[in-house]
Amino acid sequence: MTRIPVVEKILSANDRLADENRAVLDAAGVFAINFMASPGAGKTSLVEQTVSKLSDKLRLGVIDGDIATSLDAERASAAGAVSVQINTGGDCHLDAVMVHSGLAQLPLEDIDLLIIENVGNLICPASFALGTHLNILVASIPEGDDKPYKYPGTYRGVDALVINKIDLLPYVRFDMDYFRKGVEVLNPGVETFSLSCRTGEGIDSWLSWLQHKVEAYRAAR
Ligand SMILES: Nc1nc2c(ncn2[C@@H]2O[C@H](COP(=O)(O)OP(=O)(O)OP(=O)(O)O)[C@@H](O)[C@H]2O)c(=O)[nH]1
Ligand SMILES: [Mg+2]
Repeated sequence: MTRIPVVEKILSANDRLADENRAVLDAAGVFAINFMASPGAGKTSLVEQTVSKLSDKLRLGVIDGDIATSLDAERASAAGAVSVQINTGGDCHLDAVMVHSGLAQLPLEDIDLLIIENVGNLICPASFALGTHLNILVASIPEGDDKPYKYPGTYRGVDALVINKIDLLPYVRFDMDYFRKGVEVLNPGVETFSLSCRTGEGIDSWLSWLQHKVEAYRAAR
């Protein structure tokens, strides 16, 4: 009885700050996306691919969330993005407060597309809005085809799904039809991209979809 109202209060405070983050982003004309995934699914690899292939068309920024280290932000910088690392110090997700402080450290007027890499976790990040325009789930083949069934909350809420590491399909037991059926029940018709950050297969459709989203955002402003 006493715990539920407390959780609701924390989440509504987070939602309010997420709205503020969105206002900050929109004031600067920055389109922002949030990558959520299990540890090791390939979030940073997708950041690297996206940054290196879009940097001649868009100015890219990255906020990287991790429990510890600045390894991922260093990878994003090396790929060509201006980046900020946030260490959560143990928290299993980014929240709107952390992103607010990350935004304050970035030259937003010089960024077109901001990618926020959330902490590797399939549960907690889905409960904390950050103010991003899109939330994107990065699944990967070695995780197994049962993940939509076991982690419905994350699959249900996302705007797009990337299925990474398709180069491993010949080596891993993964029933794509079973996986997609699970996704379809939770998130009917969700935009889905099957790709490999290792071989580059499928990356182009992801990039052109994302670029189109940024262009549509700019055109609507
Ligand atoms: N075979 C294969 N390996 C990949 C692919 N994408 C990423 N990897 C590998 O998967 C491992 C994890 O990749 P990361 O990009 O660091 O994953 P992450 O989701 O950012 O990991 P955390 O931030 O630690 O949660 C690395 O060894 C990558 O080289 C892919 O498409 N195919
Ligand atoms: Mg990473």
